[in-house]
Amino acid sequence: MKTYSYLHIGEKIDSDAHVICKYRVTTDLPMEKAAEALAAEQSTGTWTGISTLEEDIFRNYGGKVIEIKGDVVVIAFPEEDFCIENGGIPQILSIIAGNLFGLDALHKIRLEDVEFPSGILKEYKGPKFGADGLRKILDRPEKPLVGTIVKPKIGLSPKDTAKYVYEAGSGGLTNSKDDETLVDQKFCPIEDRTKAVAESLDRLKEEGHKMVHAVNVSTNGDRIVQLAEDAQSWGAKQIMVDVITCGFAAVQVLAENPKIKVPVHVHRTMHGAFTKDPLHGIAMLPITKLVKMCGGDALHVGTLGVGKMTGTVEGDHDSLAECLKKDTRFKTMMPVCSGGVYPGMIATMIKASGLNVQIQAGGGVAGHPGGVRKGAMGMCQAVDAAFEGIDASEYAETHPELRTALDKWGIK
Ligand code: CAP
Ligand code: MG
Repeated sequence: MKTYSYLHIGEKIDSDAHVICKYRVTTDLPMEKAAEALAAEQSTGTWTGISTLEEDIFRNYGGKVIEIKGDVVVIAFPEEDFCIENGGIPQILSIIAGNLFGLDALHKIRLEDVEFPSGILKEYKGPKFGADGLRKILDRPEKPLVGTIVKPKIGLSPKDTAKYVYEAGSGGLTNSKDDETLVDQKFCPIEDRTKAVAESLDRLKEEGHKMVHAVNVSTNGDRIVQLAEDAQSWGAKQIMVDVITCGFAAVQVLAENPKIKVPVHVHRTMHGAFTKDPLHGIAMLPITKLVKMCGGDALHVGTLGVGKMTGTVEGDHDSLAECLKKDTRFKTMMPVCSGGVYPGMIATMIKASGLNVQIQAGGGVAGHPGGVRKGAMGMCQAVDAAFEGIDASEYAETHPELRTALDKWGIK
């Protein structure tokens, strides 16, 4: 039985005919052996030599280890290994992020990055609205978008949700959204909630303020498109989907459906299960690339090290930069900074993120001692101060809502 080597280090490969993945590997094996095991398992091999592996199968479809630097291994998978129409992102993930995580010989392994050839990218449409589209809808060309997540996450009635949204908009917020755990519970049916919130948004519009609210339509695969269409017919101006729990295909099916004419806000609840360990799992960068291909218009990227969720300036920045990366193929996505955000950290966050972001605060709005409207005002004032380059404490001298927020939560 012929044995084959998956090592192709130093060889020239056509990068536009391969999917190129960067992995960080922790193993007791020599790195070359580990890399070969990885390339074999994810392409034409298994744990032993097999009589059915003909030379041409190996040559055409075998993964190639093209670089090893320290604990970082680069593998190029031939484009022919992938079937986009009847396979799509689920099949892509089964290769680039499949069995490899369970291989016993690799103690830890993390997919750090992936590059797709144009032949695969052209099968994807990318965002319909993207960052610029959202800004256009909201008529807010430059300043960061400022939003809230209706809190408490669950429990409010449709009427109280709508009241929260109205108060938040009256305080100046441009965005609000359902929380990830709210869909259609008995205490807050999605139809009643969406209709009530739409009335609040219409009222705000009549008063001269533009705002959108993302309705969470995360549900089973056989229901999601209908639920999104229904939400739209009930007045939703944006829909939200959890990409990790529903899957990339759910984002794609919503974004590519011509009947759905509103932007898709992409939440990432559960991502911490595989993004948190710096040596194991999947980094946000590949997730961001896939969400963009699938057509997400806005994606949570973290708070660049300042909020309540784990994250670093560097790691979150990779995802943020990818959202905003300009290329001729796809529109840019709006990066969403959320999770434990309050006014006193806005300046630090914006310094790291830049102005092209959507900043969101749930507790940082609803926890304001003056209530939701003043909480929203405090957030907007913090963003205005950062936008104008004025220190938050100085701005607070003439903006009492910001003053109260700084007194309660401090400056970070
Ligand atoms: C924020 C949030 C978001 C997190 C998710 C929450 O609320 O609604 O789901 O931002 O994190 O429930 O925690 P607060 P990430 O503003 O009250 O913290 O964006 O990192 O995925
Ligand atoms: Mg949430």
